[in-house]
Amino acid sequence: MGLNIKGSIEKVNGKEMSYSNFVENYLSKNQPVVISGLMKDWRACKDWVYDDGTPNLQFISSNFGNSKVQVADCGSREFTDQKRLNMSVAEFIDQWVELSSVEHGNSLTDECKGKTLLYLKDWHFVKEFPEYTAYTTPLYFRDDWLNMYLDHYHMHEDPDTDKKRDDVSCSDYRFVYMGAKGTWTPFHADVFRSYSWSANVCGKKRWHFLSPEQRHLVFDRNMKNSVYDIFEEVNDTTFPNFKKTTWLECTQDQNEIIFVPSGWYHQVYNLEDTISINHNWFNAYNVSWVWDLLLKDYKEAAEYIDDIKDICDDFEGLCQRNLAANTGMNFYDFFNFMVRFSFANVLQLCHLARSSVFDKWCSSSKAQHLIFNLESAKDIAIKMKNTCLSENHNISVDFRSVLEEPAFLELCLQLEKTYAFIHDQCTLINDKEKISMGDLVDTGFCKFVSTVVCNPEDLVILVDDILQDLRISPLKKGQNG
Ligand SMILES: O=C(O)CCC(=O)C(=O)O
Repeated sequence: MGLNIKGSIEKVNGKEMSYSNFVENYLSKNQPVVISGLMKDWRACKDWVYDDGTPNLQFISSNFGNSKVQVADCGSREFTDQKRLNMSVAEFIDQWVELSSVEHGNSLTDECKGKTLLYLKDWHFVKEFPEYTAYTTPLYFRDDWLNMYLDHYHMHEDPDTDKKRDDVSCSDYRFVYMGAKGTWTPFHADVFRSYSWSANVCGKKRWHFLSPEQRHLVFDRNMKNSVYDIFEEVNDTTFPNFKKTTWLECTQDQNEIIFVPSGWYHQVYNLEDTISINHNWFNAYNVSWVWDLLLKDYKEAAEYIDDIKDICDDFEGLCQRNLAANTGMNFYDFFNFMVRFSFANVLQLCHLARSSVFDKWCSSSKAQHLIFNLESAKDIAIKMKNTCLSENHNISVDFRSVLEEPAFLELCLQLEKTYAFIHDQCTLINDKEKISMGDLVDTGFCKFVSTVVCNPEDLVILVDDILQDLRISPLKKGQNG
């Protein structure tokens, strides 16, 4: 049975769309879109691609070939994903070249026999090669709390393992994907229910999307497992509702970027040899999806070990450990993240209030953005309030101590730079213009700086106090002391 395709994805020219248009029409409505015109100056589009549009594998192998990566074997399923293999980029490219030369009439060497289509996924290219600027993140996708935070902090530290953490693989959500024609990604929704964007440096992809409203239709009767491959015969007994699904379909060409909204399930197929760059990210518009997923996964983790509840000394702790292992973070990681991110927004807002000469400073788009961020943090904290975070777990976050973390200063500076780029359209902030820690602390908001956030309720109070304070008497230059 074929899929019931009800439409395609809108395509727009990025040169004709402002940031606020993108937010209004796609980000806030959680709707997919394909955007062209944003990749013209990317180094990746020159170095990694021949003039005829095919990938310059030779360049990639000679410049980045030693990099160790995970490669998916598109022909083997392992649980809900494809089987992964470890190899170097050079080895991966050698196999790709060999298999494609077979397609072009050469005979298969012994070494290549029995090998299936391999797909290089989740290559943390930016983290590994920070000096080589392969691309710049388009304006629309800059408000990225996830990668901003992970550039300075780890999402989860496991106190139980001495194992040296793999700093590259858990470091960020910025990836390069590379695969021959026919490689594919099974049906899924993205990690943390984040947004993603995916840019085709070369090649073509076919996407099939299912909206989150239809999510229940692709699961089995227990709502545990979803369909793996939407093009294989889907068993009607296991997935009785699959036949009711309706789909959006899209072919993404070279130099087009697709925006994948939160919670949309999708399956992707490379119609040609393809290289793509993609990021996962979240911000004020979809951070509630992240919390909802964490809560759902937590309930599943707890249910899974429910039979040992009575004999377990620290059942709650075990649930949180399992949650972090399965989902990539637990309640405490997420709370820590939300508090630090809120502190950074508070400082930014205070700085803006102080440095603005206009009474109406808080109606500027930048101030509104920061206020919106804090309001969304408050909404999350309200949701978290209803979930008891264990009292045994020390989660107090002291604003003053956070101010002493070098990582926090870096996060604040990156936030400043990001919102300056989005709202003032200024690409470069030189060191003189950068906010210094002195500027940030010296804002007359010391009563907030002495805040200690111990639970979600404290975060709600902090946000309320700040917004009330700023709106009633915004500080102006020189007024604080
Ligand atoms: O390009 C692919 O194969 C998968 C990409 C994807 O799933 C995503 O960007 O969300």
